[in-house]
Formats: sequence, structure tokens, C-alpha cells
Amino acid sequence: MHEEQFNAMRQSIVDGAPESARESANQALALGIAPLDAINKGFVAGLNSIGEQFNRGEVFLPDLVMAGEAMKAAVAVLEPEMQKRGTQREILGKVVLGTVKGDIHEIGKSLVSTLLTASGFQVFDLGVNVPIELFAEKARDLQADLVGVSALLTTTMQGQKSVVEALDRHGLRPKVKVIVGGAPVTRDWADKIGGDGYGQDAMAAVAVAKSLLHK
Ligand code: B1M
Repeated sequence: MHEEQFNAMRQSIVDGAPESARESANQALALGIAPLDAINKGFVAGLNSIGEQFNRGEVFLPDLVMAGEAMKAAVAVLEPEMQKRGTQREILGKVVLGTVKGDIHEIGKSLVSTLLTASGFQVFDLGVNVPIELFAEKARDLQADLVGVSALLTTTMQGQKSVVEALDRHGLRPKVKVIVGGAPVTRDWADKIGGDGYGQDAMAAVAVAKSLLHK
């Protein structure tokens, strides 16, 4: 049922078309499709598809950026509707996320944010070039379950270690789990700096976040 609509949702993401995504999200609501189904069976499927095409070298960075923008447009329509209908997804956990100080690469971090949000996490995205202490302060103030630190430069990876140390100083470890990611980051690095998890890509980040929080 509604296969045609789910296909349109998937396609709007693959096409990186925010206007179509917004339209198919509104159409889904008008047809009585549950917002969560629209996210999971439609839009996230599109993100997964474009991610796989990117890995195969069939699409390029701008396509990913536009897919992310389209996803944000769809979620912007569906999230308030979920709240209004009282069908808010169970919050799987609170995540404080950012790209570390000195680093302004935002695309991968934003994809991680989008997928975590679409999967049911409440994400507090601090943006890019985030001071080390701010990760810890926000984790404390928001009573976060998880802190995610992105780094795209070999020079800024060290900041991920500093975030783990700052959480330690604030007495927040091991209650607050830490996941790290970004192109130069490896599982070995995550282990070395005392992180709890490593996500090779945004989908892996969601899987790791769920497993760390036993969801
Ligand atoms: Co820059 N840059 N860049 N750059 N840039 C890289 C990273 C680089 C590898 C390019 C190269 O030389 N081949 C290189 C880093 C070398 C290194 O240190 N190893 C580099 C450099 C050197 C620089 C500058 C220093 C260039 C200069 O000015 N001389 C400069 C640094 C600026 C700074 O941050 N202080 C710089 C600037 C920029 C732009 C601003 C122009 C732009 C960013 C625009 C933006 O984000 N709004 C940019 C871009 C676009 C890139 C490349 C081309 C693409 C990065 C990207 O968005 N990838 C990149 C080369 C490359 O990666 N091929 C490069 C797509 C994105 C979906 O992937 O970010 O890896 P990624 O995220 C993935 C995973 O890594 C993972 O999931 C994501 C989705 O699957 N992931 C996580 C990411 N964060 C995660 C967190 C998690 C879990 C998983 O948990 C918390």
C-alpha cells in the first residue's frame, strides 16, 4: 500500500530536490501515511540509496549535499506533525554532536545528524568548529546520553581525544558515551583515545549509537 508515494519520497531524496521532498511529505500526511512510516520507508530509504551510489562512485559530493537538504525539508514537515498528533517517536537517546574546533567540514556531520534524527535520536547539533569545553558543557546541561565528535582533518582528530578528556574532567564518563567519525578517523583511533564507538559512515554511526544505548 502507498508504494507509489514511498517511491516518490525515495526519489525526491535521490534527486536532491527539497521542494519535491516537502511536497511528498505533505502528500503523505494528506493520505494518512504515518509520519514515521514516511521517514523510514520513504525518505531514509532514499538517503540509503544515494549513500550507496556515492560509495560506488556513481554520484558526487554535491548530490549528497542536496540529498541532505531534501531530507531536512521532509523532516521539517513531518516532525511538527508527529508532535501535533502525539505520535512522537520514542526518543532513543539525546545526542550532542559537532565538528571539532579548528574544523569547518560540516557535510558528513550533518548527514550523521539527519540519520540519527530520522532514526529517533534527539540531536543537539552544535555545528562546526565547536570548542572542546562546549561539548562537555552541553552534554552536562542537556543530560546527553551520547556525544558525537566529527573530524575531517588529521590535525583536528586530536580534538576528539580532548573531548573525551573534557568529559572525564566534568565527571561525565562513563555515563556519557562517545562516538567519533570522519574521513581520517579509524576504529583503532577511537580505541586509542578511549572513545566508545566509531562510525565509518552515517549509517554505521546510527547502528553504533543504538548498540551503545542498547536500543
Ligand atoms: Co576539506 N579537506 N579542507 N574542505 N575537504 C578534506 C577533508 C581533504 C581530505 C581533501 C584532500 O586533501 N584530499 C583534506 C584533509 C587532509 C587531512 O588532513 N587528512 C582537506 C583539507 C586539507 C582542507 C583544508 C585544510 C584546505 C585548505 O584550506 N588548504 C580546509 C580546512 C578548513 C578547516 O576545516 N579548517 C578545507 C576546507 C574545505 C571546504 C570548506 C572547502 C569544504 C567543506 C565544506 C563544508 O563542509 N561545508 C571541504 C571539502 C568539501 C572537503 C572534501 C572534498 C569533502 C568532505 C566531505 O564533505 N565529504 C574532503 C575530501 C574527501 O573527503 N574526499 C576534504 C563527504 C562527506 C559525506 O563525507 O565528511 O567523510 P565525510 O563524512 C562521512 C564519514 O566520514 C562519516 O559519516 C559521513 C557520512 O557518511 N562521519 C562520521 C563523519 N563524521 C562523523 C561522525 C560520526 C560518525 C561518522 O560520529 C560522531
